[in-house]
Amino acid sequence: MGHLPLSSLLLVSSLSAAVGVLGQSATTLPAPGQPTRTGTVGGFELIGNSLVSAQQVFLATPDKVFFVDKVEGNPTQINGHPAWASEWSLSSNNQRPMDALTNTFCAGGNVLGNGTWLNVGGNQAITYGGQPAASQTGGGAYDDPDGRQSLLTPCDDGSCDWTLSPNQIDQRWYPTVETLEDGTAIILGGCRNGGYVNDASQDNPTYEFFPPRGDPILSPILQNTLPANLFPLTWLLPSGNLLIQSNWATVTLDYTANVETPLDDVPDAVRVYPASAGNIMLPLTPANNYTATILFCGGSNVQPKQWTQKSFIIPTYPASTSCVKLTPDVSGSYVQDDDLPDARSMANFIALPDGKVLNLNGARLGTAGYGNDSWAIGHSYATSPVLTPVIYDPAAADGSRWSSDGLQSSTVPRLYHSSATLLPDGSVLVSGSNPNPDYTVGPDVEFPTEYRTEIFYPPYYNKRRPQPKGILAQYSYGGPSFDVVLDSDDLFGDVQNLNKTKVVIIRTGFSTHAMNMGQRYVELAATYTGFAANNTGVLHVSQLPPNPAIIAPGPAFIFVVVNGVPSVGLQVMLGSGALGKQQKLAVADLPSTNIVQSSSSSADGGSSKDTKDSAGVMLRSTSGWMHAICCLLVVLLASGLY
Ligand SMILES: [Cu+2]
Repeated sequence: MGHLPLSSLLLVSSLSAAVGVLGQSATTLPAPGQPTRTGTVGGFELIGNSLVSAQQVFLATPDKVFFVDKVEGNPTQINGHPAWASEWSLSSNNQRPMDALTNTFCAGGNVLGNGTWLNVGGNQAITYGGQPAASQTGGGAYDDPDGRQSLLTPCDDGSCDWTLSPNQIDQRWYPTVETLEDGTAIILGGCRNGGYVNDASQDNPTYEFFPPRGDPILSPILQNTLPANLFPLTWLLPSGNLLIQSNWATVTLDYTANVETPLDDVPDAVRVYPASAGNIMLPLTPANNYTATILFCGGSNVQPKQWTQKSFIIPTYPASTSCVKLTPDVSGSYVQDDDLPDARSMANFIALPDGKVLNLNGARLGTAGYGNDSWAIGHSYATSPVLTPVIYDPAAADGSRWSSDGLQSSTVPRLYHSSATLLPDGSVLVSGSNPNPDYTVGPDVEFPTEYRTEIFYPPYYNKRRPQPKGILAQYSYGGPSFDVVLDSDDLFGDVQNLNKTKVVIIRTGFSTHAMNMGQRYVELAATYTGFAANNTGVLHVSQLPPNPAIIAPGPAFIFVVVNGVPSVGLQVMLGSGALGKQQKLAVADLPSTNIVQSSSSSADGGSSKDTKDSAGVMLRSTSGWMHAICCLLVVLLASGLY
């Protein structure tokens, strides 16, 4: 479809004006178009070689994915030393090296409520082969100051770079970062000097905030779960508590009162690094009343003493197939879920816009980590890569939630230090893997430093995408509803598809170490008015639920999904766009769902009686006259001009 004719632009203006009368003067975004690529549906496509290895990856603007590596001898140079960060433009497929300033080796990250990306923790300054550098303030082979404080305010024009935060945090290697209700971040756990697992001599069993709120606070769960307490799996829950899963233990943390409440131990397997299970909060929806359930799949059944025993020959140790889930605001007990088809350590879970969850990357044998051990595969502590993705459907019946139907295998092993992120067009970027202490490639290296970058195309990818009109640029917590217009093409020519339409907001998260920190999927409440005569419709959509613990403020992507086919996602701002307490507004009632059966006043010649009838139906809805006028304009817009 080409650009809109002038007449329809005028109608868009009329529509906006009508919406404005309803109290929605908020800015709307141009309708998304179609993906620029055609994909190999269910399969992978190599799109190029990254400049640095994708230990950490995140989508920060509609066009830019940012890569962060550890300090190592990547051939790409910046400012006279090897680069360990880069930017990838999705539209041009061009890349540029960036100067990450600090050693981001095994750092954590997340996005703040103002859109700034935080990268904290990581290693101290090093020189070749990962050996400690003489200076912690720069100079040497890599000119890499101690890594605790990089900030990126992303941009889409290629001009931005990493900066140093004025606020240095405590020394943390392998910390977890979660964004809170006010758009600030909590930073949890880690060790001071690194290693495969933690130990008491270097443990940092505390949490702190960014920006700082005082000294770090001791956390009993982190203190009591050595040695596998690195990268503690952490989610802000709708209750406002945090779920923390570390080694075999689980708690909820009230971080305002510093009180931890123990829940059951996780069954079957250790889920945190280095066992590195796939983990994700399942979609929060009106149907589940925005109740959070967290899914953990895979990992390794390793007892605390076993990690450091000489007899623990890591790459021979089978990963787990166990999947369990927990609904911590309701129950402290885990529930068994369908087993993974393949055992996996180091799998990434990616929330797809259609509400399903993609599981990819990882290995059947061994765990995360690497070292100079005689039994290591090169340096890798894992082998037997799992190359076939598998998709989990939370809505499917017990025993049938996993499927690889129609999915093809990748050709690239993705072991330790690989990552993945959803892209705006609903595909998934997959990159990284480097179970080596430094840049290591060559014909004899089984698991080299991996630059090959792929796109995975989910089953919906090549279908014609909905092009919804009326998507807002910014969302409040509660407040007035807004209308989204879908034409006949958007509804695949069937007004009944409105019944299978949803509006979802996804935070794609900061991907590293088999976690996507901050990844979240929230479906907005919605009703609709459909017009059977021309198979068009208007969605009446609520703002965010009036609780920023359901989804923290900051940038996210919005998708309109019709019968399992998502629109191209548009980047939007959740909340105020600034750090601080978010306003919670009263939630406006939505008009009743209704399909107008008669031909109404559309351009295909509905009678005046029909118009009156359909208007009458609309007038009985809660929004009254203005709503009717709005829908009328919408009908004109959707039916006559395409
Ligand atoms: Cu690491």
